[in-house]
Amino acid sequence: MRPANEALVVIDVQNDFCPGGALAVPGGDGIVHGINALMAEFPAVILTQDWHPTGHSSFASSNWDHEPYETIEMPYGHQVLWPDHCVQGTQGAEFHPLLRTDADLILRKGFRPGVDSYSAFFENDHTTPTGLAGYLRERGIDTVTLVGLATDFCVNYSAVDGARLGFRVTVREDLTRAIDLSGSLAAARHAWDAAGVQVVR
Ligand code: VGL
Ligand code: ZN
Repeated sequence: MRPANEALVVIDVQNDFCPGGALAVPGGDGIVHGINALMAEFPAVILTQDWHPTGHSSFASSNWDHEPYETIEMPYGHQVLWPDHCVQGTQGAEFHPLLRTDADLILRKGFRPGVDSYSAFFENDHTTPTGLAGYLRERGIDTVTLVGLATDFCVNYSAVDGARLGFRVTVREDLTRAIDLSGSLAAARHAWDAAGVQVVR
């Protein structure tokens, strides 16, 4: 068992990000068993759940004249437009059926209609906190290991924000899978280097 200052944060291992889902990440379901096994090593396990209202502003279908995977400008910066995914209460928003869900905390994000939330720590405006940093600090946790989906979006933003907030962050890249949209995976790896994120491949 790892020491009490460590947590495992499992990002968005949900049906819509797995093969057959609305925003399927190639091989997304291939990391579930490895993640379950890793959970047993950690004194604290946190799951995040992408949790959008119907008609969320990050959906291409909510933005007239735009197709999925185009980028638009929002008041808070660039935003990729996605197929409708992880809509609250739907099957697609549920965790993968084989994922262990006996976690300490399930943190939902992306529920504000006008702003997306890739990171487990901040919305995409980079200022509205999700509350995760406070939760970890109150439990005396300063070291986090990240796994889950997708490597280059929600795992990436969580890793960089966590490091920026002063947490020691490791990405177990072998237990993530990427969307890889126009160089986003390479960009993520550069961002991790710049932020001092440790990577295990
Ligand atoms: C994610 C795109 C949109 C992710 C969530 O979990 O990486 N990507 N919403
Ligand atoms: Zn989303």
